[in-house]
Amino acid sequence: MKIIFASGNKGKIVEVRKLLSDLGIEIIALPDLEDAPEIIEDADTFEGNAKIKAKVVFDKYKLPVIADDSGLSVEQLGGAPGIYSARFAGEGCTYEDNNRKLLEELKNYPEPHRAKFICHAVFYDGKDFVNSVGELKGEIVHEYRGIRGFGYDPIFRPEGYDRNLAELTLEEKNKISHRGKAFRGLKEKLESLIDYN
Ligand code: ITT
Repeated sequence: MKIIFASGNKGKIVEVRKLLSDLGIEIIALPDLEDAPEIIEDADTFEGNAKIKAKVVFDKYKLPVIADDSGLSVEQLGGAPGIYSARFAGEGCTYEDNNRKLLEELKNYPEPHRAKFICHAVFYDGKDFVNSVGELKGEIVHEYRGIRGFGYDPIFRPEGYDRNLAELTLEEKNKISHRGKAFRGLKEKLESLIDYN
């Protein structure tokens, strides 16, 4: 059996391949496909955008699809960058641009800068959507630490940790992360639905 993970984000793909490795199914990500469609994420919720990714990819390849829309929500910024996390510093920006902009916006607020990551994962087989959500609470810190992970990981410290997310191994991050929680929840729901033969 094959499933497409409708993401072009290399960091996410590594995490999700590991999270789904025990299913024994072939996972195809968008960079593996030569003619992957362009996806316009214009919904105003994580759920809406995850469903757009899954539907566009299913409609093209007619294979079961998993997608995730995720982001960072910072309390002192009223939940921003939220669904705009990937392009917080503008279209085509780098992770570093986003991190710099976020720290700049937070510099006049007192610490701690409470924040959470959110991941909305969906499975779509052309008929039904299966949904699962995960969150990771923590705070944004001004000291960059670690080289693992991606995105805001170097400046995010999970609650109860004295290391930033980018200092954790893949296994450690998956164990506590928004994506780890969402995908474990999705797997549980799918176990009763998928015929692995
Ligand atoms: P795809 O749509 O192709 O999956 P994307 O990067 O555009 O890739 P999203 O639209 O879901 O994905 O945006 C997620 C952004 O939120 C991501 O680019 C990071 O900036 C941030 N983000 C999400 N999960 C993260 C994580 O685990 N660690 C750090 N940053 C994360």
